[in-house]
Amino acid sequence: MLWNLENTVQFTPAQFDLMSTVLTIGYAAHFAGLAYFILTRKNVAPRYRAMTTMSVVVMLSAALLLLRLDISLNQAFVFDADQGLFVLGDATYNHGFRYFNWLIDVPLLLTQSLFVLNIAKKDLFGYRFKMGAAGALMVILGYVGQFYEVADPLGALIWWGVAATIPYIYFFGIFWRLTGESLSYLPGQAKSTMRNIRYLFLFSWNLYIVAYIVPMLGDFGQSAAGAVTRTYLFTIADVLSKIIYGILLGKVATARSVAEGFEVDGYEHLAEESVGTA
Ligand code: RET
Repeated sequence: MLWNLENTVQFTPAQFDLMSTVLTIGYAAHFAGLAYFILTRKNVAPRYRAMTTMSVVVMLSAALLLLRLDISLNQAFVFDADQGLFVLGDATYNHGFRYFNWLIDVPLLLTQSLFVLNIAKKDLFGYRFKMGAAGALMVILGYVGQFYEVADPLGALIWWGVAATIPYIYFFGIFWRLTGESLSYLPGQAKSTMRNIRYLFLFSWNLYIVAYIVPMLGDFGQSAAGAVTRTYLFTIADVLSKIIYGILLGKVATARSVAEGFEVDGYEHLAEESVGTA
């Protein structure tokens, strides 16, 4: 895996600590999210539970693959006392685990939003297929592109980046239109939560592109500091686009459940609120 940026640099002990720490925070947060989504499943009516199930699957896959990424880092690098640096040993770091995780999670994250929206039954399969397929295509193109992040960061990476952006714009457009339409029919608090979900989606999904661009940033992009920066950006994007997003979708589902007469302990106030606004 010599094509991955991390394998071409040497980390100071502080930089290596920063890498390992943020990867650990990443998988620990997703294990915590896993517990959260299992435990709060009862707070949504049965018709919304497929959505929570998808969050559970997203958490498990992310937690395990991010754990694997951290193991990969610690297997690949050894401390060289002479230089005082962490250098590549007998193994290499495999950044591909991140893309394998996206391949599972991107289609799930996109289609899970459909469950809290009003979509005609006849249209549901079509939207799931279009969003899932476009999401997978984007990840596959991005994965191929990352093979060039050291060899040809500006040329090939931009080429693959532009290719991956086409399915991205396509599914983003569908997501934006459907969630935008929902602002006219969602009850009370669910409406403002959905508004936040849209901004969160816009910010966190574009953060992945910013992280992808880091290796193109000349000497900094190709340095150990560049590798650390990229890992932080990816981790922030992961926590926002999977955990926080899932929590907010759950809030919409709970608000809808209560507005539809499903009893959830501690959420009775939402029922009163929705009477005036639904
Ligand atoms: C790439 C390549 C450059 C062009 C584009 C990209 C977009 C990536 C995105 C990733 C989202 C990942 C998520 C993962 C969850 O597990 C591939 C960086 C458009 C949007 C949400």
